[in-house]
Amino acid sequence: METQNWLLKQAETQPAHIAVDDGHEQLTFADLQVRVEKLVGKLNQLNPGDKVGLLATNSLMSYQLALAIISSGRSIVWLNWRLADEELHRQIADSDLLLCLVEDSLWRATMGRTFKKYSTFLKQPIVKSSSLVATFKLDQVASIMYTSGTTGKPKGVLQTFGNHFYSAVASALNLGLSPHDEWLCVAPIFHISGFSIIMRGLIYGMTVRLVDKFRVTTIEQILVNEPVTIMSVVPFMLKKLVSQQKMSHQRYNKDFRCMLLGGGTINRSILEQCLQAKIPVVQCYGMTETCSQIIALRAQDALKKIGSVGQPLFTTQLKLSNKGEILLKTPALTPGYLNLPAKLPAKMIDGWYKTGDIGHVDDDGYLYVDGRLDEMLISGGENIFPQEIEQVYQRYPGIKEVAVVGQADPEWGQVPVAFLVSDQQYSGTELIDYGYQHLAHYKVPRRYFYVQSLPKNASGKIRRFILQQALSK
Ligand code: S0N
Ligand code: MG
Ligand code: MG
Repeated sequence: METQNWLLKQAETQPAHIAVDDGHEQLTFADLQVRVEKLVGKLNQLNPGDKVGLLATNSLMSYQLALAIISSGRSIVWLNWRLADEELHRQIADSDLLLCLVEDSLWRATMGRTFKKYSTFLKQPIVKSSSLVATFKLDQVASIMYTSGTTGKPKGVLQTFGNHFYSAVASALNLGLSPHDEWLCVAPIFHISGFSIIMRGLIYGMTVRLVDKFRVTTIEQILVNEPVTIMSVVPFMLKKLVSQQKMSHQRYNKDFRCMLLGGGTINRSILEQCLQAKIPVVQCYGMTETCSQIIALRAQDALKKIGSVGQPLFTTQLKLSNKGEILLKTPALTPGYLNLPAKLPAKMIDGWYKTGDIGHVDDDGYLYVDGRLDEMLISGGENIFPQEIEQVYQRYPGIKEVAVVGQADPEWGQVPVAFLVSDQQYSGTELIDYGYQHLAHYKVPRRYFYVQSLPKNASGKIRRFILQQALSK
């Protein structure tokens, strides 16, 4: 099954509608088609194979390049710019990239030494435009995003055009759609929270307001002064916005109708503060594997079901396993992980996808997420798997054993902390500095506790909840 290329469709049916606005420049769908045709010309000339890496902030050029990659018939491999060099290189090697486009501001001295095909954005004169692919096949991979897991080895989640399409349609059936909608995208476009906004923009013919950095005062000014109607946020962002509003007493523009809140659990008191401040929050639940939200509150239920992530969207089915694990069926579910055919089947049971989250459903069918079955923690919307951090610290001289757990943190939600078995006491910032060389900064443990031994069960598995209990004492 195929659909017309979404950009071409919008350029044909509403050429003068603003597709994207970065606060400096606005591009209509017609402008965008012309720009993207030039970039596709350049890409085709570079002949990069069937996937192209993108290391990019939420800039207008990143947005256009993303569209150029998919409109040239290729898949985007989204790379998180917070990752350390070796983490990036592992993902680049895993996805067999021939070309990785890097935004100037993200260029690193080490690039070029380890991987020959990094290129800055395509600013050189563009000789020849190329026409865009006329259609998108629903089972074709549009994007790939890496997530980690309990093995500590990140794997590429495949997201097809069909996944994006079903996801966008289900969201619209829940939130409704107005021709005046404008969706603020400050969630990173290398995460599905951000990229799904771009895809919804193309499918709905909606303006995307791109913002490249979360500065709370700037975001508040945009919400007050510009015709933004929806914004996607993680708890960290919402907390900052409510505190800011308490100081400024500024009301958002009259058409602002939804803070779509996902990417982690939130304190009920924050939701109550939003209620008082008349900030309309719609909680949702989704993941990279489901191409964003698959469960969400309806705006009209947001008040009476505070704390719930809502009900399954139109195309999603939900049930709980007897352990309370959240199981899903949805056409937005990934067809699998790049080059790992056995991985997705291992996460399925009788056709249901096992999320690894535990939850409960109330009498009215509303889902509440209660925790994780595995050790994953979430810091500021970033998923962190302790195993990945432990593998790095196990290599450090003198460390015999290490266990990482999440500690509650008022700002980030949770932060990683480490328990070490070692004969040595490390001084100053030695361990943090070491972490910074090998891991994205948000993964580096904030605190280090020395212990005689780690608590383990009979089969040698670390009993993390005992460490967690020690933290809360
Ligand atoms: C929260 C953000 C914006 C914080 O970044 P900020 O303020 O820009 O930080 P910096 O100025 O760059 O750095 C300052 C120091 O803070 C450290 N740091 C940065 N981020 C984190 C972090 N997350 N945890 C801990 N520390 C952090 C920096 O390292 C720096 O320190 P030093 O100097 O020591 O390096 C930023 O983290 C952010 O953008 N987070 C959001 C990520 C996100 O979007 N996650 C969602 C992922 N989930 C999904 O995509 C599925 C759910 C979903 O689709 C969804 C989610 C939300 C809403 C809607 C949906 C949907 O379904 O549509
Ligand atoms: Mg505008
Ligand atoms: Mg920064």
